[in-house]
Amino acid sequence: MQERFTPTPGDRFSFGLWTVGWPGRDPFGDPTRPPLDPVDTVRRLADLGAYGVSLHDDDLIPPGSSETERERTLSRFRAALDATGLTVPMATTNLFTHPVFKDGAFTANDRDIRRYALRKTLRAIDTAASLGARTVVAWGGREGAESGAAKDVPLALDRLKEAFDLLGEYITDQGYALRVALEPKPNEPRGDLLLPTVGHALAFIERLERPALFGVNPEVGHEQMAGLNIAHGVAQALWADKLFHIDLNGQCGARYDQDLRFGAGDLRAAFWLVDVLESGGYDGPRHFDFKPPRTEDADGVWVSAAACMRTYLILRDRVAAFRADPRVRTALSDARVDGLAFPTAADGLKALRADRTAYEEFDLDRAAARGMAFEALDQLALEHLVGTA
Ligand code: XLS
Ligand code: MN
Ligand code: MN
Repeated sequence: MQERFTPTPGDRFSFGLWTVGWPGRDPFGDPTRPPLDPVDTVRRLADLGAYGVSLHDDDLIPPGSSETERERTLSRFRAALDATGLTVPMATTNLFTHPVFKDGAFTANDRDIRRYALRKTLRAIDTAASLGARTVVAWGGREGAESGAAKDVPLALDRLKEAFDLLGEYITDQGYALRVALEPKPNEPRGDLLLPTVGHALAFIERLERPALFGVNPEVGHEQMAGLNIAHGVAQALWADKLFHIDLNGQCGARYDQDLRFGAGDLRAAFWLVDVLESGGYDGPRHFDFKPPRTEDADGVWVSAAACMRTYLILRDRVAAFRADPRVRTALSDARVDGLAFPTAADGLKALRADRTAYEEFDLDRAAARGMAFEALDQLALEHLVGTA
């Protein structure tokens, strides 16, 4: 019998090559682990029960590779995918590692660098399509600034729009079955980044020529770095039909991008995020963008990866139990949560204005005195989360 919290491909878990493959280089220290061969990563992920692997162009095809080397690498990687049944649901472009991107890519002040960034991204889109990906993630790695006068923000947004309009045109012209997911992040590696939150990205998308092609890829830690509620951000993305992808990980509050394993850091936020993902109609990959801490050796990397999936399944189980608990149903009703489903003025503006009970005769004191009973509801959630319900 399948153990309850053992992942299967049906759970749609995926990992970036750069996540388990992170050798542990940080701003203060050298790598603590040797690089991984992407082919071994594919095998290990499949063994652990994942269904997908994602990648940056450079994670698989080292920059500077010749055309022959590129083809050889791709076909070796494809063979591993075929042998394991793993898929590539998402691919992205590295526009941040090479020194040429020090002032950004699509919004670099230098036009030749912007043109190079676009060409590199077109190439990465070809790779994504050839590997069968359905989503291209665009994280603006260094689109930002450290100082006020260095970046003309309205012009940078013009250039960002120009870039995404061109990429949308390319995807459409090529007939690729791809959509683009913008990944917000408030800061790091730049002092401030453009499109810092889910909300900024959603607003930006509406200014593009092909808004239907674009959605968001929220990352747990990125929203939390901005002090925001990830479940709320994801709920709004779902509400806008824009949740194209998700980067799951852990983060302890507003500090550097920790990329902890999923569930580490703010466990309650993770509980509510799983609740939103499982009930909100999201059917995309449950993708982990985390970094096994550099304290781990090669085995610890896979312990950490397996834990991301196991924690997701545990939380999925706890959320389901919470939602199915009759005491929770009563608590929800006491908290009048379903009251929000009723339109406020379905009778129309005229009837609303004529309704004296809505204003002139409204008993303000009585309405203000009603308790909301949220505490009982929230304690039930906590007890389900910690297993005492
Ligand atoms: C970095 C981002 C990055 C993107 C992919 O903070 O999370 O890993 O997900 O480029
Ligand atoms: Mn991150
Ligand atoms: Mn990410």
